[in-house]
Amino acid sequence: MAPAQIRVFTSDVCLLHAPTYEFLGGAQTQYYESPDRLTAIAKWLESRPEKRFVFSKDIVDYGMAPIQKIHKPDFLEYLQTAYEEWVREGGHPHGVAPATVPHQRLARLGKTKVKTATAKSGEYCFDSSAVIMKETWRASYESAQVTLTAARELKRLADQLQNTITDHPPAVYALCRPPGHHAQTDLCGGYCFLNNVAIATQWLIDQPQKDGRPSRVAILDIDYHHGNGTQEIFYSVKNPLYTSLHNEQDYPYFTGSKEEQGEGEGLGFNINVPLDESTNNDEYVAALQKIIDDHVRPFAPDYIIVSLGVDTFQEDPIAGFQITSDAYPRMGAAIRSIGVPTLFVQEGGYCIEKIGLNVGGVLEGFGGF
Ligand code: SP5
Ligand code: ZN
Repeated sequence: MAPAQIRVFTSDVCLLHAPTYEFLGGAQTQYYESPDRLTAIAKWLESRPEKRFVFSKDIVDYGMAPIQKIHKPDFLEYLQTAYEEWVREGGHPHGVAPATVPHQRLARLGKTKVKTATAKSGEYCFDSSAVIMKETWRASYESAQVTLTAARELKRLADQLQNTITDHPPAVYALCRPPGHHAQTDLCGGYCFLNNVAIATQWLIDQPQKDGRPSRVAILDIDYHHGNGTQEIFYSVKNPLYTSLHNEQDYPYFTGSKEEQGEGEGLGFNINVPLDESTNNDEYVAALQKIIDDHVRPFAPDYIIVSLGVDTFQEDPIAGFQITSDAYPRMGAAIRSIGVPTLFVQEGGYCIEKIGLNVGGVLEGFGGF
C-alpha cells in the first residue's frame, strides 16, 4: 500500500528574493531562478485529486545554530550585510554581483586584503548568478528553515513507523527557494546562498537513533548540475554519503569528476556519476538505479535526502539531458524502492511551464499514486 499523502512545506517569504536579471553567455537575460518557479510547483501539486499533497506554511524557526554548523561566521555575516554596504559604496541597487573574484592564481600572489563591499562580493561568491538583494538573506534563511521543518516532520513520521514493516516509507517535500546545493561553507554561487540540504542533513545526523548512535544520511543529488557545495561541505566525513548524477561538461565546470571520491575518513563516501548530454530516460533511470544499488543501499541509511532538481528536463532553458516528463515518476519509484524515509528538497529546474509536472512526477512516483 502506498502512503496516502505527502506533506509539503513551503513559505511565502521564499518569494522575496527576486532579482530581475542575470548574465548568461555574456547577455543580460531574465533571472531564471524566479519566484514563479515555486508558485508554479505549488499550483500543480494543489490541483491534484484526493488531496494527495498536504500543504503546510507552519514553518518552525530553528535559529542560526543549524546554519552555523555548515557555514562560516564571516560568510553568514556577509550575506546579512552585503546589500546595504554595496549600495552605500555606490553599487547598483539591483543587487550584489561580483566583477572580480580571487582566482587561485591571483590569490597565491598578494597578501592584500581589501574589505570594501566590491572586494567581498568576489571573496564570498564564485559566479555572477547569486545576486544579493535587500531580501536575499531573509528568503535564504527561510528556505533553510522550511527544509529543517520538513526534516523534523520526516523524523516524526519515521519514529512513528519504528517496529512497523512497510513498503511505503514516508516522504516529505521542502518546496523552498533559493536553492542550495552550489553553496559551499563560505561561498555563494549558482543561485544558491545557504546549502539547505547540507543544513538539514547535519540536523538529521545529529538526531540520534534509538540505540544512541547518530543517524545515517544518504544524499541523492539528481539536479542536472553537480552539487559542488554539498560535496565540499561533507568531503572529509563518512556520514553523510553524497551521491550525484550530473553533466560534468556543464556548469559549474570545475567539480564533479568521478575521481573526486572524498578524503581522509570521507574517502569512498563521495560518489560522482557524470553523464553525457545525450542521456535519455532509460539511460538516466538505469544510472539512478545503479547508484542506488551500488552505493545508497549498501550504506544502510536511516534517511535519504534528495536534492531534487528537474533541470535534467530536455526543455529546460539553461540545462537539460534528453529527458522527458515520463522519466520523473520512474525516478520517484526507483528512490522509493530503497524503502527509507525520504526528504525531497527543491533545487533547480527552470522550465516553469512543466516544472510542476516534473517535480510532481517524482513525488507521485515515490508515493505510488
Ligand atoms: C541550482 C541550479 O540549478 N543552479 C544552476 C546555475 C547555473 N547557472 C549557469 C548556467 C550556464 C548555462 N549556460 C547555457 C546557456 C543556454 N542558453
Ligand atoms: Zn541545477
